[in-house]
Amino acid sequence: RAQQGFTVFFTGLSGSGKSTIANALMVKLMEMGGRPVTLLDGDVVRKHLSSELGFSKEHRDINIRRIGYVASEITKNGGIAICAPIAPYTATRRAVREMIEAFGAFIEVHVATSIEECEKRDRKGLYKLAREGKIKEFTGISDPYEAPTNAELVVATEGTDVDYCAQQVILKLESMGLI
Ligand code: GGZ
Repeated sequence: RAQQGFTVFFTGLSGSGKSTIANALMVKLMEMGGRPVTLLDGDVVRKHLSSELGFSKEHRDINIRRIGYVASEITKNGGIAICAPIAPYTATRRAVREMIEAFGAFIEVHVATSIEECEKRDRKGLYKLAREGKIKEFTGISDPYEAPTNAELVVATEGTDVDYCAQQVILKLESMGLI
């Protein structure tokens, strides 16, 4: 019998490590073989699917709903979708969860790197620009991030490596009978 599809939905601040963990997870799932894996990363989606959108609440919500729709189609067809946007709003994440749970499993993973740590790392220099007011509505600095309280998994990146974080997701998926 074909296994049911599922979506792993990462949420967290800019620079929290979502993309890196999502990529490591994708590699692990692909190595297991047999099932197509689609990664819907935040910046890739913004380039190809949401290029006209900015960062107002309204535009972020449209962006997240588009990601949710694509992930729900993949899930419906028995595939694996991995999403990695910031997704700062609880209600929008819940709407996406409902969309996907109609067809398969939804695993929300909070990449819980603190704002202090993200700003300290500042890999792309965006936090500095946000502090200087050169980027408006920047999540965690001048725009909200509503941390999840109902995530299936919370991963801490401070003092742990990427591979360990991805492995925790794999273990969760195994315990849920999804892989
Ligand atoms: C947050 C922003 C902003 C603002 C540009 N706020 O670290 P990055 O660069 O590569 O990831 C961030 C990305 C966020 O896009 P998402 O589609 O994931 O956001 S949302 O889920 O809220 O729709 C960051 C960059 O875009 N970026 N301006 N103002 N992040």
